[in-house]
Amino acid sequence: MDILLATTNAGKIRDFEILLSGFSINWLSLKDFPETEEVEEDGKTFAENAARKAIGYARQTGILTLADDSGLEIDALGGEPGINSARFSGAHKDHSSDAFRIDEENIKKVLRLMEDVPEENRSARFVSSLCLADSEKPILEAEGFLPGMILREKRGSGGFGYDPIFYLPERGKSVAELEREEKNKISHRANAVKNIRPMLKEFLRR
Ligand code: ITT
Repeated sequence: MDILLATTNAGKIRDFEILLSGFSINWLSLKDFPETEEVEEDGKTFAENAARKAIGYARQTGILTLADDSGLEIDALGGEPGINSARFSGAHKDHSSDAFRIDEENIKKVLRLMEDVPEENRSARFVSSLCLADSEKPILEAEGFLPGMILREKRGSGGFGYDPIFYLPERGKSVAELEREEKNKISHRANAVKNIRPMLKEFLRR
């Protein structure tokens, strides 16, 4: 069966290469559909935005679509950047924009807002919401989380997005200091895939 993995984020694609191996699915990417237009993310939750993206791309391509909406929730900032994680600094993301520069601007904004926040109040979590949809409606949905702390400066050069400032106390490392395989055993996206895996296997048997 063909399923389109609909994301414009190269970091997510690299994570999914590891996470989605082992399914008997022919994964397609947006590179296979260069004429698609980016779907607007105007929902109020990660789950709503994942469903919008999955349905939006399924409608444009006629292919079953899996989408991920994800981000960082920081307790001291009342859950921000949350669903606005990709555009937190205000830099606009489009197909031609420099993702690395936008990640840098987003990190700078978080570090600035967290400057005076003491150690004990720096808790945060990554969230990943997955949705498999056809052109009409969501078919399968799942979520995954990764708890951690916000660092005072960047550490490590792996991963993408907010990984360099997201610290895992029990490992003594930022997510950007983890090996790619290690991140993909414990991440919010790995946990979301673990949750959707049995449903997807069942769906493929039908
Ligand atoms: P698509 O919508 O095309 O998938 P996007 O980058 O716009 O790409 P989101 O709207 O879901 O994706 O925004 C997710 C943002 O949250 C992303 O830009 C990262 O900054 C951050 N993020 C998500 N997963 C992350 C991870 O594993 N590590 C670090 N940051 C992550």
